[in-house]
Amino acid sequence: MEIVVGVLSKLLTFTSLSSSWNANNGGNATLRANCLALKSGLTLENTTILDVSYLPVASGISTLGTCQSKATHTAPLCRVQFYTDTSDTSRIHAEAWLPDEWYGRFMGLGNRGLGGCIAYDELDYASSLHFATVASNSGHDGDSALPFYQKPEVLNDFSFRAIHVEAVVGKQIVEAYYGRPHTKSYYLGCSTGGRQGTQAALKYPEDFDGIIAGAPATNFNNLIHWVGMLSRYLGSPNAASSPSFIPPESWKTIAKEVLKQCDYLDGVSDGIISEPDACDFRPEALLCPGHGTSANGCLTLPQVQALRKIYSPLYGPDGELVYPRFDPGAERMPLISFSLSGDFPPYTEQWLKYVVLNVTEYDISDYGFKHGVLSASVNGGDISTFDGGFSLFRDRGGKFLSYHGRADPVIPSGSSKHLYDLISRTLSMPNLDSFYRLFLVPGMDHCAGGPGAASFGQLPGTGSLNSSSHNIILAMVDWVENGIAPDTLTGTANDGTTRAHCRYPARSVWNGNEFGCESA
Ligand SMILES: *[C@@H]1O[C@H](CO)[C@@H](O)[C@H](O)[C@H]1NC(C)=O
Ligand SMILES: *[C@@H]1O[C@H](CO)[C@@H](O)[C@H](O)[C@H]1NC(C)=O
Ligand SMILES: *[C@@H]1O[C@H](CO)[C@@H](O)[C@H](O)[C@H]1NC(C)=O
Ligand SMILES: [Ca+2]
Repeated sequence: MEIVVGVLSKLLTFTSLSSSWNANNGGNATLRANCLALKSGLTLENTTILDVSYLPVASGISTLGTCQSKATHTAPLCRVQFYTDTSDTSRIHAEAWLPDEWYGRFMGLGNRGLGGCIAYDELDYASSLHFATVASNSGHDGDSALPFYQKPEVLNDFSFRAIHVEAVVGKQIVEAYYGRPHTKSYYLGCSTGGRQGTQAALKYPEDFDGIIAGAPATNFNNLIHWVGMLSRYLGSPNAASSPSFIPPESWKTIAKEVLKQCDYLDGVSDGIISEPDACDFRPEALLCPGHGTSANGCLTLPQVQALRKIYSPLYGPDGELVYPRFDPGAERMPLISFSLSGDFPPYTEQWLKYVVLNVTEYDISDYGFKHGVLSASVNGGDISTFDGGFSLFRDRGGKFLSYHGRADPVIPSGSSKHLYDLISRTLSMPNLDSFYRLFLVPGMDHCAGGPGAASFGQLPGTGSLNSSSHNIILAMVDWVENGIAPDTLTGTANDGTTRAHCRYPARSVWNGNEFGCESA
């Protein structure tokens, strides 16, 4: 695959960064001059500088692209907007936010869903933590797979290349601006961003010293197939008239029954199922008397049968695990509509049409097993990201921190265990503690939220900014720069209580007083 090696063909001369504050100009006069000089003075291969602005006080800013027209920044910074061509038929649109108060660290950011939107709130967050931060649109605008239709290079950007290019070009912009290279490089992303971070470790192990990958959408083809199958169990594409359809009110009843059967398994009835894999949920408990029509919250036989499938892993014809099951406890999360509304999921439909079948119209009413097999075999853009080949990343000293909510209705936490186990087997390491740590977070929704202790600095507005035990970014810095690996990760719940999350395969156990971690 091609590698973008941008070159600083024209180096600027910078004066010292420690120059005087100039109130008339607003901000630091030297930084302002150096920032504005990037507009015409910075020439990077395949890259067009669109605009450069020096922003000395927190403000609202306007943005390009179709996702959002406005954003805000908090830290005083130099903002660089640019395009980089990644092939003859693809380009990324990206921004570098370069804070006045820089601690020498670089950070690349990922995307969400089907990509296409620059993560402005995360640019703000990481630049406020003094990282020189770069984010891109992953090669297309908007949350849709249509841009991939007959555009394999655009798909490659989304799958793996955009993050590499933003790292390579971003680091050069950082050096040009500050007059010295970054010291360490980091990556932060969740969901699709978690998958992109995983691809970075697999395909470009030199790009980042520390990668934080939350709820990663790894095993992507199977994930997209699994969520399609869930909707079929519920009767899509005509779910509302299907006997197996489960309406939103019934999900509330089911959620209560799941808690009734499984909350206490961890020793505490607190509305959180610490170990959903220990929950052998029996939907039969909700079966209507005489299996009759649904009334008073009871369920019909077809509904109970659908639930059995939803709470079971998806296996292939040879008995291999295609995708883990829906986590019991995740059905009460707001994002349940993503996977269990009964509507055929738009991501799955778009992926099938535009990437797998290469058509613009397709009737999904026969969607089934064969489509999953085809999607996995096409593996467009090498999107799968289910590969244990982490040895290059490990051997160059890279550190990987992953986290996953155990009540995630979008991407089940079993997916992260599945990947961990694959890496462990591939590298013949019984645990990956030396370079890869996966923290499972009981009661957390997709990437954040939920009743659990779900705030640990993974996203803007999620908790402490000054403690490495309570902030996953600072924990990663401590690991990369001081060799101090996080033993546990402490999250804070909405009510202010905290809980130490355990790294897989250790288990979270109640000792009668509090939860602790017990080695597997
Ligand atoms: C710049 O783009 C061209 C055309 O896509 C590509 O062939 C070349 O490798 C790129 N240059 C670098 C340094 O990546
Ligand atoms: C769709 O296009 C991709 C990429 O060119 C190709 O790998 C795949 O086989 C095509 N799908 C079908 C069903 O032909
Ligand atoms: C972090 O900041 C908060 C409030 O600003 C403070 O109460 C707390 O003691 C600080 N913690 C550490 C570890 O410095
Ligand atoms: Ca519990």
